[in-house]
Amino acid sequence: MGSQSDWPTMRFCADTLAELGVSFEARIVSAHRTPERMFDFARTARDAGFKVIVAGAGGAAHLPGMVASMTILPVFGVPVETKALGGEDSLLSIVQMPGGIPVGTLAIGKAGAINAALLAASVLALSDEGLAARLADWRRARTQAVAERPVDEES
Ligand code: RP5
Repeated sequence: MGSQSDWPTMRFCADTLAELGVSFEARIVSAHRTPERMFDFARTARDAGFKVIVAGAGGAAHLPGMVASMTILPVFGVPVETKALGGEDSLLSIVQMPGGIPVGTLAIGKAGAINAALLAASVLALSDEGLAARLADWRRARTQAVAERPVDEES
């Protein structure tokens, strides 16, 4: 993620990966404040054994696209909600990549962070039957948790 301030959003991604038993590292890598850290990370990620990168950033959210420009690993971008523009700025900064440099762009905020984890797990599950089973169980549990009828909220 681009900043400590992204962590309240990106921890939903981390928590979902943990629930699925997917090992991960959560790092702060800013395209603007720590560009050399970003270059080093993106250029070495594949050799270091990473399989998928989830990049969350807000505002002028250049991190996912810049990382994608330096690696052939799948990169999923999570637009973080911003105070000034509600995260539409983040979304538009991430989604409109030029042809040839793909970033799989998720929804703004919490839903995007969770779905980035699920997509990353889906990619990894292509070559990991144990993870595929855990992912199927996770999805089944969410389906079973949906009530048939609504209940009144407690006041
Ligand atoms: C982006 O700028 C980060 O991804 C963050 O969403 C946004 C604001 O960062 P802070 O000023 O809160 O550190 O690079």
